[in-house]
Amino acid sequence: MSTTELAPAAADLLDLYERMVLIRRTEERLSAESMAGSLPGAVHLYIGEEAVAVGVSAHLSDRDYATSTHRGHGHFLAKGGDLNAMMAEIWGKREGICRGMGGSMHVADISKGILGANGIVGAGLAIATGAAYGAKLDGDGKVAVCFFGDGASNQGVLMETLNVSALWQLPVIFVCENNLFSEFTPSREVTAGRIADRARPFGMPTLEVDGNDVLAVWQAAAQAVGRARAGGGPSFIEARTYRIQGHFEAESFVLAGGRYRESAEIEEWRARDPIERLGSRLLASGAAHAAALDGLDARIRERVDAAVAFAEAGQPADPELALTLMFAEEFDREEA
Ligand SMILES: Cc1ncc(C[n+]2csc(CCOP(=O)(O)OP(=O)(O)O)c2C)c(N)n1
Repeated sequence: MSTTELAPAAADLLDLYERMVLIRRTEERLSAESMAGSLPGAVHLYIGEEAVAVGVSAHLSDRDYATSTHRGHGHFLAKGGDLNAMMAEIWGKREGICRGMGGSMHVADISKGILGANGIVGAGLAIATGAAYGAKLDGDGKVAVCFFGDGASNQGVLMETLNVSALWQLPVIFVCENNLFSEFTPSREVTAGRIADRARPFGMPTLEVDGNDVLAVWQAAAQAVGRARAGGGPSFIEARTYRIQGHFEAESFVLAGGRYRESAEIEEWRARDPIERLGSRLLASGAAHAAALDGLDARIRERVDAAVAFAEAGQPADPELALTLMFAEEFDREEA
């Protein structure tokens, strides 16, 4: 597929920048809070991978669907999820987007098509494909995006969902975030062949992009989402990127001095930072001035501070809901 003819408008570039900075500052704060012991559970951060969620989600509306992973804060925010409600959820509070019952790995907002982060590696593949099947039956032009990792690409469910989505020409976009690691294992030790090649035998249009270049991701997604909306069926995008933080924050306590990657490799990828790359382009082209980008950063830091204050001030989750929210019937009654 050729993607060179597509480019976002100048105002959209600033929006892409702002969304990436929002995710970065949120994740940095969560890292600090996690290390300080303020959070009730583990957090898996998306620092370094922001361009993937943001470049793809720029083509989606609230009506479209997205499924996510255990590393899901970036997908949630990129798809338009509410920052305060996400933070309250991570803090386990009633004001959380799932009333504090899900926590970091289950942030979801059905009203915005955010079908949930998910602690089961690969589970989002089947959920997104099911959502796309529903959209196809309804014929309403909605699409579904599935974000998943290189580790998830080795799960059998990928084969099932590639098959059925190609067979039925479903409006689904598979977005593999190849960040080179599954937990503490380098991808090369567990993944045979090229991940994008898994989709090709199904006749699926496939793109391999620099996942740290938000414009490259944006262009690939423009084609894939456009095709899906027009009834042209599924596409597969492999975005090559890197997880700058550990698999989860505070992993050093588990590793107890053990190492699974070299600092030089992390530094090499820091030099390809997606936010700095877009920032340099904005400055070089005159689309933004340094003072404007600094101002944007300051405003986002204030939003993150306010979201943390909101989360901290919230009420602890209601344990009574643990069972009632388990079953659809009960949930409907609760909502009524
Ligand atoms: C079905 C399943 N198997 C194993 C795990 C344990 N686990 C949690 S995260 C993870 C690695 C996932 O790697 P990847 O899909 O590449 O995502 P990344 O963490 O790199 O974003 C594993 C194996 C799990 N949660 N679910």
